[in-house]
Amino acid sequence: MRNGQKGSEKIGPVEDAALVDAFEARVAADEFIEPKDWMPEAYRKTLIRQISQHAHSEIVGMLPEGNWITRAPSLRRKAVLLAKVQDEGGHGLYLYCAAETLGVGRDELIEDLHSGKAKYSTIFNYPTLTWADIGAIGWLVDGAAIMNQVPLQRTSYGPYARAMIRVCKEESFHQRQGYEIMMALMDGTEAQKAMAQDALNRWWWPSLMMFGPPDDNSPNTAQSMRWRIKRETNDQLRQRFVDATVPQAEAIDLRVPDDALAWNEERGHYDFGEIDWEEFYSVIRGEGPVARERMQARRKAWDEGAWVRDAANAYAAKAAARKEAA
Ligand code: BYC
Repeated sequence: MRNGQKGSEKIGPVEDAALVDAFEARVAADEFIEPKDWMPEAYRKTLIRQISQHAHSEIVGMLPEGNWITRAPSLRRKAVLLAKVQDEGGHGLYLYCAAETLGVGRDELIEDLHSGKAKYSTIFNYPTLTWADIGAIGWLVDGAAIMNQVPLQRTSYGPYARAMIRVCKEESFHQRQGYEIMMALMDGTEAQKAMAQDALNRWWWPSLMMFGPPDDNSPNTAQSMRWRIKRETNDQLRQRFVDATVPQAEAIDLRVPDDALAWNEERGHYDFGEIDWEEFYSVIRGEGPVARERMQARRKAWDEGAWVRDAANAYAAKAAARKEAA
């Protein structure tokens, strides 16, 4: 017997060495781990942490855009935005279900979100001030989400990987609808162009922060890469996002707000400026510009939805009693 955890992970339960070895061999062979398979406790905990934070991000992420549904500038824009925000709710549901396969209850996860114990993406703690913010979120935030989630389609836990396949298809539509809003604005009046540029100025740096801390300051990356939960590091994905997004900005005459941004011929990548990590950590601590409003809105939705949960439970109990009586 030996401790099944490695690297920087905390000391956990003593696990059977043969089981640990067999598990690691399966992961190394790129096999999916399924809910009923044996897994080290620390692997299970890491997955619950990441998948539930991902789920929370999806549902908190409905709020900044939901704020603009009633103010979308046309019926078409309203219908598209409504569908997009509903998609995000669906992503949250698939992800909570995937987390539940690891033996944790949804109520417990939601409780952790509401109490501030569980994290959700920093990006959703910034306000949506103008219609152009809806374009910037689709283009940049969903664009960053795709960069991060495409590799997660090959994450080692089966239910998470499968959830990501559908999520990525939808995110790719979201990214395009956002970019199309930006294109329309950049084809418009001077005021519309200025609105689009202002949105890019405010959303660019927070979007780069979405990928998480730099690799040399990311406590979870090494172990998650070994377990193939993460398939690429935070910095690798951030670089790929910059490389893909800068030409998109240039194509519609938007200026990325970074004086240090320059193509590096030797590296074959864009060099970019220093991210304000102080801001990132302060948002993680719950000090983001609209952090308080976001949690208030989530708690209110939870409280006001209690009757729906009660009705669903009562119906399930009745159906079970009928089945038993039959
Ligand atoms: N915000 O060791 P690290 C969407 C935390 S929603 C907040 O690198 P890890 C959308 C991190 O959790 C997309 N916290 O961690 C929805 C860790 O704290 P704990 C959301 C962050 O897990 C609606 C600590 O910092 N996507 O697309 O290896 C509308 C150290 O970090 C953040 C996902 O959730 C952050 N940005 O890597 C529109 C993707 N970054 O837990 C769009 C799935 C880091 O140790 N998640 N932290 O207390 C992942 O891929 C990884 O969890 C991360 C972080 C890359 C985010």
